Amino acid sequence: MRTLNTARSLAMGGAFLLALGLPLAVAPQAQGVELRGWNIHVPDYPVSHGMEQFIAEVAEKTDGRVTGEVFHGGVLGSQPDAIEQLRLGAIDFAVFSLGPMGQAVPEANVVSLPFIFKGIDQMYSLMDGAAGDAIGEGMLDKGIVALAWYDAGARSFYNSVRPINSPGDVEGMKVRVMNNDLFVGMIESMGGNATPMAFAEVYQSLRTGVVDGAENNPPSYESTNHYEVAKYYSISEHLIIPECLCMSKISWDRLSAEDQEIIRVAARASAETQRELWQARERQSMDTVVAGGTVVNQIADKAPFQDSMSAVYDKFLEQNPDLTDLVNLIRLSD
Ligand code: BDP
Repeated sequence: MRTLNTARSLAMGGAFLLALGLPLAVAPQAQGVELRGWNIHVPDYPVSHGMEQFIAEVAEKTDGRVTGEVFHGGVLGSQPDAIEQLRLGAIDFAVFSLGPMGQAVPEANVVSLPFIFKGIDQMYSLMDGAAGDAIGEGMLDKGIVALAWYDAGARSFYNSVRPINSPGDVEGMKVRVMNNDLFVGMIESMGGNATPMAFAEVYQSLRTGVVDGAENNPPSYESTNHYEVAKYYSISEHLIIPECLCMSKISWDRLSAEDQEIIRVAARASAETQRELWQARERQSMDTVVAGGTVVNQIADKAPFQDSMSAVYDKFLEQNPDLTDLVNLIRLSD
């Protein structure tokens, strides 16, 4: 199969030699390496274009020593599974939301605290600086090399029942969340019932009433057609969760220092493209959903939502006292 890269087959051969008690002498990157990339999104999506640019630039700049293929649309599995696959080296690179990443990497959870960032620009500068470095270190400890941060805008609530204007409007609602206990706490603190669920299952669940609503940024709400089955989109912008273009440490360690540097540079360049595409796609997606019948409301007063999240913060800091500094680094910056 095309996806089984040379390095991986060498490693498997190595395991075989070891099993036979024979010496193992596999030179890193002896031949071309083909990387397998995981992506949850459809091919025409800012993340997908960023990943395609990344792997094309890597192939070009390494003169074909490192090539790869991106598997779009979540065909390689759900995000929580793919994070584990990447840590094991079965998937070489991916763009993950830091939302589900928090279950494996506690530092990543800091950006899943509701309303922690004041806006997208602040998120960019913190992620490209000290906060991103701290989260990247936490990821590295878990076998994930963070290469660059992608934008995923701000997430808002949508549902098939009514516009949301206050936390009380969420009461009794069944709301799908990404796989992370923090998001369960977030919905429960407003009196809703949270259902962690894979992204791919949300459309059917909304359609059949298994859940009443979910929350996401406009491009995901649009590209998944959720707007067809949940027509109230209420702009709460309660979560600004960046995404990570990252690589398996197992795959990374097989590459030469020169190719690792090429990969880092290509990753950052792809993030610049992705961030630009993101801004345009957000506007385009809002136009599409409104034309498709979505009823959009701007939540005038977000303070009651922010206030209702204090229990989420208290619990998080109680369970992760060592992350207090990182939380404060973000909360106290402008
Ligand atoms: C999208 C993210 C994607 C998540 C998805 C979700 O880009 O990584 O899997 O939300 O809600 O915005 O699961």
